[in-house]
Amino acid sequence: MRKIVAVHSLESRDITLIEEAAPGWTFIDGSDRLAAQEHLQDAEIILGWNKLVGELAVSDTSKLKWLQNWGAGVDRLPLERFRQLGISLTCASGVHPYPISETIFAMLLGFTRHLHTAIRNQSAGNWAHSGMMAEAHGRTIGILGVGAIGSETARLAKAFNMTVLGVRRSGRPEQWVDTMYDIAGLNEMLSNCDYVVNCLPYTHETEHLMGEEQFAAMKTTAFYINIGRGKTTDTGALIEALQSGGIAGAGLDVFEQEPLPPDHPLWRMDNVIMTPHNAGNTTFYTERVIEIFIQNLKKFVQGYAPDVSAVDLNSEY
Ligand code: OXD
Repeated sequence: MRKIVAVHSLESRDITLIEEAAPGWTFIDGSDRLAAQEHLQDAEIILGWNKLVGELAVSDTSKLKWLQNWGAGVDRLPLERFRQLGISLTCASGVHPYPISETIFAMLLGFTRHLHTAIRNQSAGNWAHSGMMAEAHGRTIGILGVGAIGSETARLAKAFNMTVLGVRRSGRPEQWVDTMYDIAGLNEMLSNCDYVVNCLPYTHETEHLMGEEQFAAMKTTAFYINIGRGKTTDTGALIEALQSGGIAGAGLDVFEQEPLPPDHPLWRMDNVIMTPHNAGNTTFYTERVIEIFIQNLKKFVQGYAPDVSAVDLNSEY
């Protein structure tokens, strides 16, 4: 019996789609830990990731051939083991461009039009103007990591007539990005931006890519938005830049430590807007993951590699 185990709970219409795409295979609902435990070792395909999958399905004796991750980031998965065991890995990249770019613009516009201050004043019942407000129109945005989310952000930025700069490993140009830099050009790009948006995955190359030197390169009036991964940013250097006026503010969805501890200084900073790593949250999430999974599943059952949103185990994203 060839098994597909999903460790997320699915609607019956999604299960039907899976069963239709893989005739002869057995679908197991592994959203319940006990049910999953019994089947993970001999599942060839797994949809989703959790600690139990790591313990039971990624081992020398398990049968796993392909894992479809529920999220876009794969930094919590043991990628070296996947490589050693020859397990294919696909992710949910493609699910997030709309919700995350909307969160990016919510933060960007919130800072520009002082909504963070207005909301604090509203809670305090305080009718107060908060000084002159800037405009996003015609300003410069720099995007670190121009993948699916970064490109959508660049496209939206053009509606505000912004100059769009980007940094990507290859330095390859991209539609909607006026100037693309490679990593060596990072500090130069940062010095030109009114808004810096970090969309980077966490890999051994991106760890603390944004540190003291990078915040020092930014304009004192610029805002930093991180919706990529917390560990790409040196939090100490970020806090120092925020407290010393080195940068104007930060919109943060991701943190080096999650959940953020209650005594963390970021909670109490007026020039910070935070969301609890939920920028990718959308009512369309499951539907979009299932769409990617079904396309891959149809290929896999015919003997082809699942290649939609495939993870390059060497690049780690
Ligand atoms: C993801 C995320 O990895 O939302 O999917 O952070």
